[in-house]
Amino acid sequence: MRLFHTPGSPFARAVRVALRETGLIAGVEEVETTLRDPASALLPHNPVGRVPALLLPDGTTLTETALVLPFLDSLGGTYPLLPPGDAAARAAFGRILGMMDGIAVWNRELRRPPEERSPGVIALETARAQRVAAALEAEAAAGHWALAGPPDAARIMLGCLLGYAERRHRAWTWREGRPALAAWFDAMAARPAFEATLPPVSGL
Ligand SMILES: N[C@@H](CCC(=O)N[C@@H](CS)C(=O)NCC(=O)O)C(=O)O
Repeated sequence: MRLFHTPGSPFARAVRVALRETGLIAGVEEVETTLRDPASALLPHNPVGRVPALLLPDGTTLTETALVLPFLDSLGGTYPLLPPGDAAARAAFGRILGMMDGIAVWNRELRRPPEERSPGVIALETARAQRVAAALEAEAAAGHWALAGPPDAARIMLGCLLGYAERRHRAWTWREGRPALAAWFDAMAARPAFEATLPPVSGL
């Protein structure tokens, strides 16, 4: 199998972390690719042109983090990322994916020339991120995100989201007023799978 990724993508990082945590990385070649590039090696496999994209031995290319992570559970890793029938685990994962989508939209606005940015979109996505982060802080303070074993899909995605905020979306001072979430993230970021996939710092 081959996983197309970019080092800065929080979605692709979630798959890369999951492969390491579950021990499946031994059977996967990670291929760094370019995005928004007509010559990208990714495009023949995935015309959508987004990462993560997991190329299977039969030529099938799986995309979308919400589909790729559950698929990994069929490959015989050391533990399930999304235990069968666990609605709470799926609800938590979906919420973090939704939050990540919003932050990606916010980040895209900030990468436009200032005169092309939409203050309305930025305000909407800032409010969304703050709202979910407030809920996460309360939950982290109550111990709901504590690790009882290796991290499931939601915890991996949240670690990647906060890692993205930390290094590629620093316009958001997410740690302010959120000591429980910050402590949770610091512990998660120290795991070898996270250390091995640290995204580069961007200018934002
Ligand atoms: N919904 C997708 C989002 C993936 C995504 O947006 N990936 C970004 C990198 S973070 C990408 O490949 N962007 C390239 C583009 O927009 O052309 C998922 O969950 O996997």
